Amino acid sequence: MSEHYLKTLLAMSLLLFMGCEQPAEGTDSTLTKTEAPTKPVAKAPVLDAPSSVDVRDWEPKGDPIQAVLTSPPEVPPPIDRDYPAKVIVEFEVVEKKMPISEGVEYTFWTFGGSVPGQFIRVRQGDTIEFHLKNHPDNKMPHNIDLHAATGPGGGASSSFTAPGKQTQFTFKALNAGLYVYHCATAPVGMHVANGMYGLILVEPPEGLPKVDREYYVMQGEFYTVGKYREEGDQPFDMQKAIEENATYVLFNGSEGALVGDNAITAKTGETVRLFVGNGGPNLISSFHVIGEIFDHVYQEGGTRAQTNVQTTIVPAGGAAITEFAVEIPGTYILVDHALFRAFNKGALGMLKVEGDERKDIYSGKQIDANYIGDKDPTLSDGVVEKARSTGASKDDRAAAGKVLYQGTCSTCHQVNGIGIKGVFPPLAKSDYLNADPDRAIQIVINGLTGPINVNGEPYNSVMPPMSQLNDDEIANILTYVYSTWGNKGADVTKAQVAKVRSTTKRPPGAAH
Ligand code: HEC
Ligand SMILES: [Cu+2]
Repeated sequence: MSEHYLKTLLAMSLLLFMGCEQPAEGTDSTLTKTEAPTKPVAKAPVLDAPSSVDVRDWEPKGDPIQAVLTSPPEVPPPIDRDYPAKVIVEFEVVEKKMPISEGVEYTFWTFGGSVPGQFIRVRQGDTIEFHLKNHPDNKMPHNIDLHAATGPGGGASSSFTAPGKQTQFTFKALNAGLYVYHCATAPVGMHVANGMYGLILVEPPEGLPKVDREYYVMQGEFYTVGKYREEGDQPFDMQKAIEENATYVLFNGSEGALVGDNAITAKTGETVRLFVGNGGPNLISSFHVIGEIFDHVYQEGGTRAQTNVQTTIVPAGGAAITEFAVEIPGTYILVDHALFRAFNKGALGMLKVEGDERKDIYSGKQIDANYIGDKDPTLSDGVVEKARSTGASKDDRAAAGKVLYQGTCSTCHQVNGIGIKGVFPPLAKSDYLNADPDRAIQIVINGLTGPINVNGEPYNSVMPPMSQLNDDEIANILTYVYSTWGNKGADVTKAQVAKVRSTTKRPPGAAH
């Protein structure tokens, strides 16, 4: 349990003790009675004390303020203002090609050039003057529906903007909470599937309790014509979207967005707040941080908090605020706990925590590299990219194959290829493997069942089909396997794998 949590509880009981009256700390002469209360003595916790203040009659004060907008994973600073203001938000829609995975490009439609779009932070009672610009190079009209706005379409009916045009509308933020915004131009699902969503935080007048780090993480899924990680330009696939058959499920719009050097960070002893959104368009997220427990979750982005949560549901078009203290150094993996999405569709991010060990709380090493496979930056280090470049040598491809082998095959055949006697046959010096590379390719694509004999030892088990692997990935893995552990050195090419794939019958369950 975090110190922050205890403080919050303390402040809460104080408030209860005082009969819920929030005494004002002096009076700001610029405010009249119907307007915002000045800062309460103690920062009122949002936790279980939902702000129910009626702000409909609040008038904006002072000069209009230009909103600070940030791209993920950054969040604008907390609002240090005790009066309602007019806040100007300038959004530009940009349609642009960006990597969705290593070597895979996708044409995203964005609010402000990033997926998710820029983070907006306002105060309950603020009046937001919203400007939407559609870049002249864009092909599509767009608009915006802010779930934080009360009014027809959440702004969508007032913000339809053709390429080369700009529009403006104004709304008052009546309710505190964390809200999704998204494009709502037909076909709406397609605009959202192309990345047109983001978060707007409406802080309660008293603000949120202070934490050390705040980050912006938003899930969304993508539907491409090619399969997962198939190289090149990948267009949107409408049929897959209708069938909710996502090719990628991602945090912050690309596989690399929150891993390796892009991981979010914290130090031991700090409190972390994640503003978590889900753009969908179709899937509900089971948001989880491996190795952490959320001290609080403001479920669905509302103002009432649940405590001690392992996994929280974030609906499509919804949000949640999660808070936790980090005690132990190491890498914490953010996942959609619908696990095939995490390990086979990309829904994986990292929080890297530095600081002193607390052996009394946790004794072990860091995460097992096998667990996150080729997503571990210390394993990958650009080798996958290198192997994909034209003119990549056999060694380059074997290096990429090694990364994939460790992430995919080593759980059973072991890191050193020796297998486990009687259970998993060896790949090291395997007579069965070395006898026929085409057969080995077929085994990886389709799996293998039934009795076999490897180096004089009988095996009768099941190897599942490795349907998630592309032709070049299989070629690289086998090139690695054949070039190590005393094997025969066959160079398995992508073309060879493609040939075997097209000429062998796929058993049920191995189809792709
Ligand atoms: C879930 C465990 C598992 C994983 C993961 C797995 N295998 Fe296997 N593999 C087996 C089993 C079990 C057999 C033997 C099946 C049988 O008895 O019919 C086997 C057999 C083989 C064989 C033929 C026998 C031999 O030893 O030469 C090859 C080649 C092979 N696997 C390669 C791979 C490669 C390459 C990968 C990674 C892409 C992989 N396997 C991933 C369990 C696995
Ligand atoms: Cu749009």
